[in-house]
Amino acid sequence: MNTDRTLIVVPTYNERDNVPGLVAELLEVAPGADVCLLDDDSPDGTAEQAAGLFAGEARFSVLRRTGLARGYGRSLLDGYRRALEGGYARLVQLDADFSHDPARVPALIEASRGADVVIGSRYCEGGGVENWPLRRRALSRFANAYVCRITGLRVRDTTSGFRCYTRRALARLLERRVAGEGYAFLVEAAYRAHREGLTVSEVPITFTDRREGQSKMSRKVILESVLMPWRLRLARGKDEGGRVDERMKAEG
Ligand SMILES: Nc1nc2c(ncn2[C@@H]2O[C@H](COP(=O)(O)OP(=O)(O)O)[C@@H](O)[C@H]2O)c(=O)[nH]1
Ligand SMILES: [Mg+2]
Repeated sequence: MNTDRTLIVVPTYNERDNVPGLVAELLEVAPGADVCLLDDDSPDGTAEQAAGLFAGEARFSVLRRTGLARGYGRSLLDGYRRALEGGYARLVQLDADFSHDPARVPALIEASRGADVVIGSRYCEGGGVENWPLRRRALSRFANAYVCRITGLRVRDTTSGFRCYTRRALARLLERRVAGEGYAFLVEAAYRAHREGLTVSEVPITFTDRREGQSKMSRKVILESVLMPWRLRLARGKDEGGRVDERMKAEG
């Protein structure tokens, strides 16, 4: 049993120039953690390269998603399953491109002792963004204000993909079948966690632009995240209806 162990998962798609350095750093900064790539059969050979480089490392593995629908959210859900099945106490997720500083992983793990969901946040006291083009900064700021306004969620950085979830939170998210992709997946997961009564806290991070390779942010991803807050808001009435019915059944 991995009673107090952490599984660090990194979704990857064409990240061969970032992964070797990132994995080495993660293994070093978090000695009590295992590292797992969630790779969507990257055409650039990200998975094969990493498997070769870290062949002798018992704390490293690759979950290869071949023949499945590719997706950031789908990959993470597979990672959550792996963490639960492996008996891990918690999971940390971060991007492969060094936008999320591996040196902050211990801070997220520490904070997870007091909260079910810990978000590495750019927009709380002490957090920030470096080297990101103005256009991406503005989009990110707008997206966060938009999500708060429509869903009522009081998290300052709902679109951050640098997070830590306790086992309990992972189990809830898997039961709830988070359906979104990309940023919408992140917003939906934060929202569902909050609605389920899980505690959400934020720790400051400094986000930097990707080191190597290219962003997979697309028009489709943006459109989905524009619609997601509305979907969550409109579904809320239904959720509450369901809950009341159950309570009435229990009482009657
Ligand atoms: N497994 C998997 N990972 C993905 C996919 N799309 C993006 N990623 C990874 O998700 C992380 C964030 O993607 P990125 O392209 O940096 O998006 P951006 O930060 O919004 O520009 C990176 O580690 C990507 O390699 C996908 O379809 N499948
Ligand atoms: Mg990125």
